Amino acid sequence: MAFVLENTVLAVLLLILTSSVKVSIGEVYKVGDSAGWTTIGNVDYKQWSAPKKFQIGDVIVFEYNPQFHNVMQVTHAEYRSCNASSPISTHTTGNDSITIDTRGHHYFICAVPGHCQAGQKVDINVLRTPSVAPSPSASSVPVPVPTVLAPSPNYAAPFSASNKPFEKFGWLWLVLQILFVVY
Ligand SMILES: [Cu+2]
Repeated sequence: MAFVLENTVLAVLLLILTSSVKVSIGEVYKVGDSAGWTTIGNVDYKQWSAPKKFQIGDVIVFEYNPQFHNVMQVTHAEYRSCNASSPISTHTTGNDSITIDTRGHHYFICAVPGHCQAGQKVDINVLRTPSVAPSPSASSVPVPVPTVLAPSPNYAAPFSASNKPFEKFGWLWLVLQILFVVY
């Protein structure tokens, strides 16, 4: 009985631990939002990209009419001078999804004459020092403790008398409490 209970407790612990490790799935960004990739309407792509916190794995979508536009990834110098003579990569489908897999700047321009000069250029900057996002699941971890200990008033009493040690020792405290209950 105790053995089964122990396994169950370990399984629950493992589940909690693994669920707190967040698998990051890339965001999808459509360049220019509803306007898309265009020269119409003077979309400010600098303003579009500036507030965004691009991460590795994000997908950048260029949506446009392929009869009038295209997408070329270029170097910083080529981005600045709107030079599309030797692009890093070329995209022409009108619905191009580009997955960002490196940090730093990714420069894209439209190579149709005059378009880049008119502002059809965008800089996707993946910060080299990504901000560590606070994990919301971490704060929810202590929640299961009272339910585990609740059926036994003998153990619940000293626990409720001092919540401080749990905060201090975190997981170690939780594991000790559970082991104490099991044996
Ligand atoms: Cu264009």
